[in-house]
Amino acid sequence: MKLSLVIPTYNERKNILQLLKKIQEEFKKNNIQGEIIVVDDNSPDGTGKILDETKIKIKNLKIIHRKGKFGLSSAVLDGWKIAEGEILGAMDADLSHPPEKIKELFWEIENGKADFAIGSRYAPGGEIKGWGFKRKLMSKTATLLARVYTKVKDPMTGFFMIKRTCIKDKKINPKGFKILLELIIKANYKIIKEIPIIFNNRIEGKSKAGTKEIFCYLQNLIGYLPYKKKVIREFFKFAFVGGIGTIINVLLLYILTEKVGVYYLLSAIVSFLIAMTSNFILNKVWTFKENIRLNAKKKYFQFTLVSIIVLIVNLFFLYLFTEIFEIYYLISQVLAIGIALIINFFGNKIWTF
Ligand SMILES: Nc1nc2c(ncn2[C@@H]2O[C@H](COP(=O)(O)OP(=O)(O)OP(=O)(O)O)[C@@H](O)[C@H]2O)c(=O)[nH]1
Ligand SMILES: [Mg+2]
Repeated sequence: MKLSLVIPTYNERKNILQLLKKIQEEFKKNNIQGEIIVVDDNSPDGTGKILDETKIKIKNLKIIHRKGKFGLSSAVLDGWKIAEGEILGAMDADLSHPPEKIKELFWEIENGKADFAIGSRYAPGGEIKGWGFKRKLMSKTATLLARVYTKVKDPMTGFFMIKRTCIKDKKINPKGFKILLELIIKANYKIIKEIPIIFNNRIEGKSKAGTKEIFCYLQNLIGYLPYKKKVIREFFKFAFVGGIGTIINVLLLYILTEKVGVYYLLSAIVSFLIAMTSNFILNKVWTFKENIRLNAKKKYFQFTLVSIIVLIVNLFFLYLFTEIFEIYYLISQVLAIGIALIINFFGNKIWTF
């Protein structure tokens, strides 16, 4: 057995049979030795019963019936526990993911071109069809936040395959909705590839992604920090660079004003710009280890924009703490700098670098 494809189901009565049929066809057409493992969480709509009835007709189909709704990630992991394939995969049941792409993901790994393959909606050529503005915005925001950890364009998709050996002895958290990001962070792989897919919004059935999933996602994001020591290192380097920048800023302000005789507000602007430029260079080369020339102009512009926003945020919190909470203004400024630093770091990490 080469491929074990897990399909988690919760109330997918109207979708699952059609999907199973399509996957079977794909396996046959492309000579893929694969098995399908459906993990159903006692769906009230009777998905489990339908599966039991079709089981005899479809070979290479395994069904796991769980007693309650235990979540998407744990369903995938439970499916993989009984998987026999060397390549483990997952796919949604709602016909959102194109079965025609199974072969592409599979061959990437089977031919040794990658050990992790992702059906990506955000890679060039990929697309999402049928989502409204709110849904798109939510997905984009979640994806943007994940950029703290990965450059993968679509770390939230439910369609992917990975070599079994990559997750050997890895502790994967079964809580939550987004198992792919967890694997990207924790699994042991060399090459990860994104294959563009066109995602079609479900026609039948209801979405299970809700507010609970958003909270769980945010909680998971924070929980990943210890796994990515690099991010913590970058944060301290960024803060250090910020410290150097402040020294440069104050020193220049003094020199330009006192020694050169420039009007102090003008020297403040000049020294701010010079300090910011030196921060940009140091962060690009030292903190985020990038080639200085790589997209330099665009990134400099982004860095500047973040700096200006952060300056406004800083002033806002300074005002808030001092005027509303009646904290001594110097202490307020220390607090405001702390907040500004965090926003500055994540803003640049996510957007600029
Ligand atoms: N076994 C199991 N499957 C689940 C659970 N939650 C969701 N699923 C399945 O996981 C897949 C993805 O869930 P969806 O509700 O489609 O989530 P989504 O793709 O983010 O949202 P929509 O496409 O808008 O519905 C589907 O096949 C669901 O049936 C669960 O708790 N247990
Ligand atoms: Mg879906």
